[in-house]
Amino acid sequence: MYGIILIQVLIDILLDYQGRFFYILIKFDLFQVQIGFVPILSKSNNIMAPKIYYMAASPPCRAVYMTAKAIGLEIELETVDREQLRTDEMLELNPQHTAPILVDADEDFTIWDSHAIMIYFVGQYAGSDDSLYPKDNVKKAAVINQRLHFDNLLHQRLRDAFTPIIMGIEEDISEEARDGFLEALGILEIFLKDYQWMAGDDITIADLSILAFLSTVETVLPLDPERFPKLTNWFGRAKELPYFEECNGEGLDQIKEMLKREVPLI
Ligand SMILES: N[C@@H](CCC(=O)N[C@@H](CS)C(=O)NCC(=O)O)C(=O)O
Repeated sequence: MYGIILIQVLIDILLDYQGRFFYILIKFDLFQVQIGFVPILSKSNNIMAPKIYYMAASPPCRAVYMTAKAIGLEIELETVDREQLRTDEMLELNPQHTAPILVDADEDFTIWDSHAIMIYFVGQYAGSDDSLYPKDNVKKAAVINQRLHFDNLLHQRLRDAFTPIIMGIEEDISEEARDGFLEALGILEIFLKDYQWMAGDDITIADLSILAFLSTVETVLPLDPERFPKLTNWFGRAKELPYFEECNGEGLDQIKEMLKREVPLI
């Protein structure tokens, strides 16, 4: 008699787990209790990957892309060009009209500047492994911040050196731009004097920023290993990162196409 009596109770409980919704399905049978988690498809389909407005040739954009890959964060890349960055819609997001720009719709958060975005990605999405930017270690974070600010100077020197050539105004880099550029590379060499990586013995977002920059420079300007031995060694190791090619290959091809030749710096 009892064999044909089946007591089945289904209890559905809505559970908000880290912003993702699940049903807990508890099923009572006569002899067993089953518990399962069932994602609610309509809700999980609404979870939006953070979007990056992106230009492949841009080193800051590639640095952000590498950071996402390094922490296993899925992002959406939306390619934009300089004109699009100046439309009213885009100026609302970033009045400075630069890429990358992050729109994290699920978090209702928008920010621009690669360095700010990388710090946000690690803080918000890296989980317990925040070695790329250890936010609770003030001194380590300060060293990384210093390198990230220095990265802005690197880009300025890169622009000073190459923009006149790209625009066809100059045939070669001016002496002043050349000296400024070499001085900046010399400071990178000093960062590596006592460390394996740019801000210590662990890889951090400072490495990813500088890697995006240096790989751009390298397309037209091979590093002199005698003048910059530690930087050359660092670059060789950094290029081995498993996501390096995926994040940089397309952009570096575009840069090569833009410059079409090597520019002798030294
Ligand atoms: N410090 C900024 C620099 C961004 C930047 O200058 N991006 C360039 C491309 S590499 C850009 O969008 N330029 C367009 C413009 O200035 O109008 C960052 O790290 O995001």
